[in-house]
Amino acid sequence: MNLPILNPEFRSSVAAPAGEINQGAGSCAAHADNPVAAILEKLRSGERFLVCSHSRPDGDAVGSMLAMGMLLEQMGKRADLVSADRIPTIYRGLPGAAAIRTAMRVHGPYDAVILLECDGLERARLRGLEAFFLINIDHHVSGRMYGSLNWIDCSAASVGELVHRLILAAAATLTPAMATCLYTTVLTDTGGFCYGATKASTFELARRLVEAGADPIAIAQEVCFSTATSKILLLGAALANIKREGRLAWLWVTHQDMVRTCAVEEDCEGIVNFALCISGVEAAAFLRELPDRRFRLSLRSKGKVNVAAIAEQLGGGGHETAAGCTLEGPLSSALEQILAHLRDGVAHFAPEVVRSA
Ligand SMILES: [Mn+2]
Repeated sequence: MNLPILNPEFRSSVAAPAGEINQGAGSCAAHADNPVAAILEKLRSGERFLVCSHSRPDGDAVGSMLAMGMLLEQMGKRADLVSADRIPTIYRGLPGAAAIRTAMRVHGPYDAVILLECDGLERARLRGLEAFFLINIDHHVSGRMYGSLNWIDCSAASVGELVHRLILAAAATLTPAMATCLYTTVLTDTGGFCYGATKASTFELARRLVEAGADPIAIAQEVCFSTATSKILLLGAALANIKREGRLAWLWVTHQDMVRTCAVEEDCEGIVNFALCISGVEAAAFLRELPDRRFRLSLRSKGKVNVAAIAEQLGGGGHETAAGCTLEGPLSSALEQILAHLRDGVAHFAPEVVRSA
């Protein structure tokens, strides 16, 4: 299984306590301690909803939007699904994916906007959202209570897991199409059940979804074995630049590499994991030069180094094991900055015992 292409990344700078479930202004007092009931009540009372997620959507963003749209449809509601960026190729075969529209601004008489996986309103990169009643459903440690209703549960393996809970609470039918979308959220956000919030209940959820009609083999084929040629060529360029130093490894691509390999942004997803997967490495970085000469940085950790804390110090954010930020170029200065933080992060580790060949 080509696990290294799977990995969620998120950028933010404001951290919230883990596992926080709460409601902000405009919440229904009758459900102050029960965000699921409050959200369902809002959905039942309305007619027309907008469902969106963060820009540069990943498997969790796409799968949870689609399943949410299907739930609303089952409830007899009208749901518009909108994304600021195009849906990555590997997720375009998901049931209903063709219905997701790409837009920069949203209009319309919506009874509420459902934001999935956005730790701030700005993450959606859609103009016009502020005007609406906002339902914020998230599982990031950096999640914030910016919505009219907020349901942030950091113990969930994916936001899709939270949508599954909503489906159960609504007593809706978990269709094979919903199960396929939700299984994709769990598979991708846990990196194929390798990290993130993977625990016993994650497998229980996966079992239920497979029972409901998700085909784990077909989904894995679609997500893990449908890599674009441009991505493999870009990976070659990145691997030609890989560096190893003790517990750290890093690699990069230049803007010229992106142009030469005809790579698009989504081709960069997961390249950092080829540095992280090296034996003995605890934290890894991937740098991509942007057309404006700045560098987009992806950080990953096997769990002992909190890369979200490092990314936050550099103006970014994310999960403890998957985070990112943007640094000024040139490459030498971007590398100097990030390596200073990463070296601090691994300074307390015992020197690696090098196995002789
Ligand atoms: Mn997620």
